[in-house]
Amino acid sequence: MESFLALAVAALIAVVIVQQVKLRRPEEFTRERRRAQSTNSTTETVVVSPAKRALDAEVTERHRDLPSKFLLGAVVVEIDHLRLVRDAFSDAIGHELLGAVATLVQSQLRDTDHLDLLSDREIVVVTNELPTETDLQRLADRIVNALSAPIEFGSRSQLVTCSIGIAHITNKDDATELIGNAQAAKNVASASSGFSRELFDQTVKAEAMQSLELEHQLAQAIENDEISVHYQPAVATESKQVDRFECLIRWFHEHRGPIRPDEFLEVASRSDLIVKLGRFVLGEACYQAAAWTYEFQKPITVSVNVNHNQLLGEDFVATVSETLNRTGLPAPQLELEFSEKLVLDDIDYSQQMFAHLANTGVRIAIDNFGATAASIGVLRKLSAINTLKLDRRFIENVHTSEIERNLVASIASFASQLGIDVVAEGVETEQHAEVLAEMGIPYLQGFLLQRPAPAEDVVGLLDGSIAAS
Ligand code: G
Ligand code: MN
Repeated sequence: MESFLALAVAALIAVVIVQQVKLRRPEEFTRERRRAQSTNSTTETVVVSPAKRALDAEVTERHRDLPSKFLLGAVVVEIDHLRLVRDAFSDAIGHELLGAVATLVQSQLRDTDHLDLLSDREIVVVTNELPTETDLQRLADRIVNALSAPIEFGSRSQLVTCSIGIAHITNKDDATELIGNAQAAKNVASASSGFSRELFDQTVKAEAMQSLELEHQLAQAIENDEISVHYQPAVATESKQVDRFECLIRWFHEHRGPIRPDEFLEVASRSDLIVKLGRFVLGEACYQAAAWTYEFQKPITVSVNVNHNQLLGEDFVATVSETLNRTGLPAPQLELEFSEKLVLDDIDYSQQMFAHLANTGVRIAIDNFGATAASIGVLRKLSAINTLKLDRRFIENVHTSEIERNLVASIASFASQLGIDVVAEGVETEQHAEVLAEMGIPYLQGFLLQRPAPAEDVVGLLDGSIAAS
């Protein structure tokens, strides 16, 4: 009874505080996102909701009343992977978690501070009671501390990490920049994992400008056919035959030449561009594999890398099914690669996603396997995996280091017992290839065999074998 009372009181407090911070329903954000997308914009910021206007008014008022030499500060707290929680459980549970985090953040504030929601995964604090930058940093410290223990909400308990952006202005600065600056700093922080924080400064400003420019150019690049797909074979070690390719996105910029995929994918991930790019690669890959299968009368498999932001931005499983239908590629000839890091970040979510995908009949690969120490544990939990792609850092020293060799050999034997294919990535030298062949690794992929290249440059491999080419 006592604990029931305690719970009831806690719930009541939560409700009161949540109401106090005007927690909006998740549908509202979804609607805003959709509206933003339907205006063909590449960012989500074109829609100014009533709540955003209220926040702007709050900032303007505080800025107007700000004594000189004092700072008006903003701290943006983004809960990492909150959309994964929403997708894996429900919007309502995601929203409850956001409410619980808001409550904990609120507990670190003074009465005069203002807390609001910025989006369906971001909380913002506006404060003018903290006169120095150090005070703002201390506030960020307290927020991190408050959020470091598992967050209790309803009957659940969830560990979270957050990315925090801090910005401040004086009464001489432009008030309209405060929140945007804190968000830009948060974007820089969210590039590192775990709790991370960043203060808005000139470097962050320059970075934000650059990535905005790149985002703009990327949107045009899709229209201008500057984006293409390159193919790199995973070669059967014994027979040297080729019947599977990894598909890799490439951007050849009109003036800058090739742009590194990790650079532009990071930028694309901030908007629905990532979904557009993902669909483009998936579509190209499936068309190509279907065409080659028909031309060479043998099943050709393509593997496509999946970025975690792609999963968040759309109904990914539906896109996969739709693409297979449209292109006529049999599902088992499409393999989707998920990086080990993505899987480890949220294993329960990955389990569910893989189960849905496995139902469509596609294959699932773990990319960059071995990049972290926790790899083997992952395999125990995930039954839907068809392929492991050994990270190139693993392969690098395989010919000189006995430890690496033993590790690779034991992973390979473990995988083969589970009926999982193994592809060694980053095979760059004859020595690598020899050692891996001796160990019985079934597939080799890397610069030694074939660099990623346009379809017309690799099609010749399908006629014979790598050895003959
Ligand atoms: O993370 P993932 O394995 O999907 O990365 C693929 C990237 O690795 C591509 O950009 C591709 O160009 C690159 N790549 C392919 N083969 C090799 C190789 O043998 N060595 C190195 N260093 N990179 C490679
Ligand atoms: Mn890959």
